[in-house]
Amino acid sequence: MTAVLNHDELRTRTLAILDRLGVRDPFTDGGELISRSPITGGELGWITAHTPAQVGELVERASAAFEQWRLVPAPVRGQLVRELGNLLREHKTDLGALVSIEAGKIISEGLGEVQEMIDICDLGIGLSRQLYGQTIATERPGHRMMEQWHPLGVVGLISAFNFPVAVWSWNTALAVVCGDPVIWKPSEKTLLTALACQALMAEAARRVGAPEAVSQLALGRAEVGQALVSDPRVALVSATGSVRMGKTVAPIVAGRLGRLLLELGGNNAAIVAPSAELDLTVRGIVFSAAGTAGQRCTSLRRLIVHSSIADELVARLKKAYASLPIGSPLQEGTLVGPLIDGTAYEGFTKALATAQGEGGELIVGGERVLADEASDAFYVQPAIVRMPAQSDIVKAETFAPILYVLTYDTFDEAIALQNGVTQGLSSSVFTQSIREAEEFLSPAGSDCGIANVNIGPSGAEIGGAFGGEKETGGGRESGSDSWKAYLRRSTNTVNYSTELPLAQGVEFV
Ligand code: UN1
Repeated sequence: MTAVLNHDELRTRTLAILDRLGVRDPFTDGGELISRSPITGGELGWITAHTPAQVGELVERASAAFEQWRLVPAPVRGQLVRELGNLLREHKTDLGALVSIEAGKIISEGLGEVQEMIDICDLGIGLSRQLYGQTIATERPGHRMMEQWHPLGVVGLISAFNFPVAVWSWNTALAVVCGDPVIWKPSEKTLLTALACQALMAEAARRVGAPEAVSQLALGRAEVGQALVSDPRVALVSATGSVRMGKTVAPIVAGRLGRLLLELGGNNAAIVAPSAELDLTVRGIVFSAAGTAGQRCTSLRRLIVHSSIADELVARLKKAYASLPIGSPLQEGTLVGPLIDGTAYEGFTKALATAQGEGGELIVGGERVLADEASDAFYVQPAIVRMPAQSDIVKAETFAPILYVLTYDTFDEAIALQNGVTQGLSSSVFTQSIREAEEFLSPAGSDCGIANVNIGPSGAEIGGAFGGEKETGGGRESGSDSWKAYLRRSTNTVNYSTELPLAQGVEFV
């Protein structure tokens, strides 16, 4: 276990980082929103929230910016993302450290998150020259049919604390290249990283002469989110967070027939077959389940192991878990940082108690650590619980480092367990059998948006489409053709003949 930094030192360091990132005086005495670091649990300062009426003004400004920005050629819009990427490269160390301070991620994961931002900027630059439609054969002589993809409008973005900057960049890099201004409501738990991203984006906009309102922040609690998603001028609502949040937001947007992109909870599993290469499997499992203190939406939560190797695998995992360095994420060598707050800790302990009530056997972990040193912070020993069946608690997403272990005898049974939950984000199989691997990836296999072989369910790179099915919400962000979510399709038929032939042979003279 590693020492936790003194809170005053942490606050001073935070202010210096913010200053270098271009955020001056972030704190006001009368602010409604509290900014804390999960490293110490201590308060960093108070920040002013927007009112719902002010959200209306932000939308007004974004709509005006849209009128202008949609007419700028896409490859020119791409220059904005190029500048943002350059600034991110320049400030990677500081922004990465701020992610660690505010979300509790270890240094390499904080930096990794900023790298993910840089990667999506690179993708956005390329895409800015590749927003293509198709030309489609028409049945009418002297005609041409084609489709164009046009800017959609204002994007309202809601993001969670656990990827406080990457999720913003996945959406923003593509939205602005597509011609859409973004209004971002970050999690109330990660306001400083949001202010920093906004400062960098404002600087990038200044450098390329883009309208200031291509990127704006809406800070506040649920009523601010509510004002943003209810506004009919917001063409697309892209929301990342819990299923509960999605179920609140979706009916509001659907009620006004707005467009939605949802990336909600996951309850990600790994199947471990008898042929699995166990050294690699153990490493994959520990990173996915205990890494980021179990607070990724792709974190591994369910292990479905063949009964012939379950005892050996569990014994190896127990050993690996027992030696995990837990502590300040700013300290080199730490692998597990804190939970975000006391509510998350409560969820962790309650889920463990429920699991034991449902017949689970606690194999390792579950204790709070470092409470003497940092009584307001919540560091825990990641837990493994062996379960007799896929009971209710296993089917729920608890946003904390708990790995439930289930066993199977036939591969069909393993797939049924993997698919037997309401969430459908990410999944994986560890096997050396081509037949099992392909079956897992087939239409009869994993029902998730992400299905991996011989790597865990977390840690996706940005080139692929990111998102999932069922209660995960069906949206796709970042790579592949996810860009289409930020555009509207226009189908065009052009008659270059002197006749007017009608489709389907209709005569009308
Ligand atoms: C999230 O937890 O909301 O695949 C996103 C991953 C990361 C993104 C996670 N690239 O784990």
